[in-house]
Amino acid sequence: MKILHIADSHLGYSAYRKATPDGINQREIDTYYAFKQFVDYAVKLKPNLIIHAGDLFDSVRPNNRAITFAVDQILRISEKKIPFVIIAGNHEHPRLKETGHIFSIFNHMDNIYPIYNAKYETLSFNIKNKNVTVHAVPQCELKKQFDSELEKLKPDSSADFNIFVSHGAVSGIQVFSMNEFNELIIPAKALSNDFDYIALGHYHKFTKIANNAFYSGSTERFTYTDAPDNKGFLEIEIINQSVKSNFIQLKIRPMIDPKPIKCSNLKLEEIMKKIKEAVKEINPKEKTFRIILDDIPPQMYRNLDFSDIKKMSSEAIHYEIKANVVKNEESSPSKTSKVDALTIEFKKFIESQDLKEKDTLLELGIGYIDKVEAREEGK
Ligand SMILES: [Mn+2]
Repeated sequence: MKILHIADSHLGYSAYRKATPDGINQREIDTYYAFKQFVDYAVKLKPNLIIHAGDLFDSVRPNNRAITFAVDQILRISEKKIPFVIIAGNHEHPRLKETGHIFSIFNHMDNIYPIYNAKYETLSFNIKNKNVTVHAVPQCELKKQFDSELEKLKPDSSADFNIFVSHGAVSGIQVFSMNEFNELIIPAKALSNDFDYIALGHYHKFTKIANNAFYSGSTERFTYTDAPDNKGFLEIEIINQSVKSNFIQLKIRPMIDPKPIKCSNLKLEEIMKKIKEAVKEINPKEKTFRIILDDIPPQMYRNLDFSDIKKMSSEAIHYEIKANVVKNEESSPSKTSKVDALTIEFKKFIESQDLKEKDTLLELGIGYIDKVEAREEGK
């Protein structure tokens, strides 16, 4: 039996200022391009089953372009009569039920099985005269709700194949966390050997958790943590209870994050020279990149020739110069991860408050911080 396992496509994501000639955010288009490559592969291969393990969309209310794109692509799978199970992740799942769920657009599409009701559901398929049961636990509004749904998880002894799919941070020796306020924890004990395959979503780096359990990773690079990683999806073959996995790499835009430049004991000219060498090495055209300057005195940072760097990087999609300024010197605010820190501070503050609508406030507030961040990074 052949399965394609994909997750975290984040359709509708956008970042930075760079736009296409039609005025559409370039990074948004990039996420579509990655997902289309997957669908091209799927309709050609015609696997027995496709599983999307959550975060198809980047947000609860994706824009019309993202919705239209997703429908068009998923219809291509539907027309090929390939069963496609797709579960809700934390990014597209609304905090409030009355918001309504974007996945309802897939309700009446043949062969498409959206799972988004915040509860454990099973689906049974007859594939090549074998009974295949898919056990799906999607995103829930509350952590305890998710935990109690996971408790109910039970492989179907009458099925020939049992497949488990969920979206969250597996927690055991290591925690596969994305540090998102609404992420859910999947205890390692839920990953039973009684499942023939476990398709996980949420953690963006392709990872083998066990012989039968994988994170396929995201289909695009969204943060500099992703820079060194290949992105793609998994082609899984289950033969006689053993899992054969093949990672299929997608062709996506390079994101370059070279080793930081150590600036201690360097003169301004020497730092500039190192930056220029780094930019040249990166070859900025059509890429996103950042350069980190470690231990740079604040006054030296301010005197860097930014216009020169800008000129050299004019064909980049986006770039940033991050300075880790020397501490105990003249007090100048560090440029490092200011916005990340703000998100964490905001989260801590809201959580410490006695408020009824914490989740809504968090969602709104973090949304605004993200917007400002995107604007600042576009400078
Ligand atoms: Mn997620």
